[in-house]
Amino acid sequence: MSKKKVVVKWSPTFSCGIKIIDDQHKDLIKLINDMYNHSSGNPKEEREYFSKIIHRAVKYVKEHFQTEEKLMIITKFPGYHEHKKAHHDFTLTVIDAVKNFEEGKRFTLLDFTNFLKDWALSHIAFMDKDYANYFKEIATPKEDGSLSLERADLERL
Ligand code: FEA
Repeated sequence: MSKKKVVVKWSPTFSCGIKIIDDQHKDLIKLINDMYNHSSGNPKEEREYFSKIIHRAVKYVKEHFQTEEKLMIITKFPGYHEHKKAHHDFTLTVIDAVKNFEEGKRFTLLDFTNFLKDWALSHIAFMDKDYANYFKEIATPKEDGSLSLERADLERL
């Protein structure tokens, strides 16, 4: 059996320190690697694979954005609107790509995977990190080093 290739590897530098967000980011990276491993260059195979996973992937990304945005709202993150716009623009690009795919227009799994990879590397590493740094400032550190959002943290905002 051929060895699985890894196009993006989770690294602690991606960590936001918020478990639910980190777990979702890890799942996204897993999905990108899975897509990469299915980019065979064979249009029929790629289409079959993509049509099986894409709706689950879109649903997953929507849920992830909702999780982040909810946290940003309750913690009154000053960069919320800019961050939400980045999510919105990304979602529009994905919807467009899926629409083209469903209309039978030219589709290359490798191009789509590279687009996701570039997005994940830049967005998680920079925009999500901005929020993570803000979160670290307002949340309460626990004994085990993790962060917890207490009522008092929110009342201070
Ligand atoms: Fe602000 Fe998180 O969103 N990572 N992604 N995609």
